[in-house]
Amino acid sequence: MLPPSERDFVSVTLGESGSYTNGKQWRRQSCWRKWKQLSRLQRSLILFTLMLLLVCGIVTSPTLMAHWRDGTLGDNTDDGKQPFVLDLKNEYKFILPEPPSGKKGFRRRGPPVLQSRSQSKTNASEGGKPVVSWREAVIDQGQVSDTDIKEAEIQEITLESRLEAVREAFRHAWKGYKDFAWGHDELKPISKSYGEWFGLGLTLIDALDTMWILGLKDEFAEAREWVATELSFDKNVDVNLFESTIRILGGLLSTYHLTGDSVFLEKAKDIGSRLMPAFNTASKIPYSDVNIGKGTAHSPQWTSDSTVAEVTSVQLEFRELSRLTGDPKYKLAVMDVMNQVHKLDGKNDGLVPMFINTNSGQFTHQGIYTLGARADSYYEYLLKQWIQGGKKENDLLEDYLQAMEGVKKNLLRKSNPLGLTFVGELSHGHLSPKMDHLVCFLPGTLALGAHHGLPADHMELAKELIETCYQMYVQMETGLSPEIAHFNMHEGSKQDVEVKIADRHNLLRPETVESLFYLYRFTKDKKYQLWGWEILQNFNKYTRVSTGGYTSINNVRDPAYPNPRDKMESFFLGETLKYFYLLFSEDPDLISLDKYVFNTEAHPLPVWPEAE
Ligand code: DMJ
Repeated sequence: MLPPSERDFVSVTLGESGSYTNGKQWRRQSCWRKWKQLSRLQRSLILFTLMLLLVCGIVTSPTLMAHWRDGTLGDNTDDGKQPFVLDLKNEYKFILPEPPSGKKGFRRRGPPVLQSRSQSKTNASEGGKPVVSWREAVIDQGQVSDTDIKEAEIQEITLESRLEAVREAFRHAWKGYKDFAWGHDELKPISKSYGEWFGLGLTLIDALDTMWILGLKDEFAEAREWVATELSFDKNVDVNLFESTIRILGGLLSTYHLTGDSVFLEKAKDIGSRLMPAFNTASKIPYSDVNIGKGTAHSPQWTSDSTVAEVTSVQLEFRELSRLTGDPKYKLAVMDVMNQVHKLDGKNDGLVPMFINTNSGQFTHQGIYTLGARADSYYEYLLKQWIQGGKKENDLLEDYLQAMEGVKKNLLRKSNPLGLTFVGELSHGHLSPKMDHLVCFLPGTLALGAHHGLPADHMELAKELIETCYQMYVQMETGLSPEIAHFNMHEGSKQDVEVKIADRHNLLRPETVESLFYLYRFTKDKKYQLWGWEILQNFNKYTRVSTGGYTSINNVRDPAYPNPRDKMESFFLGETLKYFYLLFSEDPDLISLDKYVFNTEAHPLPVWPEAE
């Protein structure tokens, strides 16, 4: 006896030959009838075989499995590209050094879960459509090739195309500046306006020698015209001694050296002499601020202290101004500062506090030692003055070598899980595992010292530290470093770099690219170029504004909304893009490191000839 359902079916099929005119329906009914005629055992066997075939099919499909492992099923590319997770596995196969023992799993780019997020974003951009819309402005992802660096692609990126990518980035930044901020200090690319700091065309002056080095002749000619006809320092305005020295005086001096054009020297002399009142203090430690129109100077309103890094990082520029003008007053003023700091008590194994008093000439707020903000370029300028002056000024060398020993003894630690060497901060005897992005100047400076004959272990430390700085980018979801990183030191940490909410911004700073440049020049290890290339792509992906310019961002941990700050710092053109270009260049004579020293704003100044 058949069950009711099968009875019904049989009764329907009995009359089918005459009543069904639709062939598909007929075939369906016919199959179903044959299926029903099979025994239970036969049906089970067929079902089992089908299931087996299905499972085998899934297991042997790499694409599907990769998606499942990555948790991104359904998030595939529409252009048939392999999923990101597979690319990532292959892409660094030949690039990376073998991880040292205990450093398994060196990570290239953000955590997997985040990689898949950024991948879906990349996919959207591949259709040529803008992906991130910030207020009216749009982050422009269409003009630059995909961020993903695959081994095969890397090989195809020619030297010239990398250099051209930097030129293109510069032109894009310059377009924004020209359209919305011409002659002003800084571009605000999102609001298509400008910001003033000193009101002296800061970005334009900072960018002059970059344009010259990149070979952007038309842009340079326009800017030169503005300097010659519009730039005036006869203004009732307070400027910061350090910032205007490194950006304006430094920028004008280096452009004079590169071009031989006396317009730049005359302007350099003008601003240099207008800054001199800052040194008229009881202690000869300069004030932080000068009114370049009135010729008066003062400390900030709330203190009579100056910042140690600021008062000790104007020397390269004023020493050069003395050499060019034949007037020793500039050099004497800045060397007074160095001589006093050389003799001061309060250093810790050569490490200096962050503040110095303009009345007493003594360090204040003692007990905190950092290679980051407020102390950083003190160390950089010790070495670079020694190189600039022909390696004769022994006090400078002595202070530098002692300080580097102090760094090794007091500030270096290893992170977990990767064992990255980082430079922490010492606060009243307690080591804080905090490292500013600013500290990433240090690998480059250490490498420069080693190149100039200082101990070889400086180069080894430089290599370790640049890996750390690179990881500060890699371990972020956008592939861009935060302003400040905290390193995990305890066993079992999942990730080396932690970031506090207040430290998640990126200001387009140059220090890591700067150090990559030095490391590449001296080692010729291609990985440094590749790391730089990756960083450039990420700047293009997350900070480029479609209407022109690049913007600082507030959150390097959120690729979906990096949150623009609406500001392009002048050092992005003065330093970051210049160092990218020099990093990708294979020409050791393009600003030879035996003939030039870069000031702390990336403006090259000549090493003095033997006789001087
Ligand atoms: C620049 O003005 C200089 O490099 C300075 O030494 C530190 N801060 C910025 C870049 O980060």
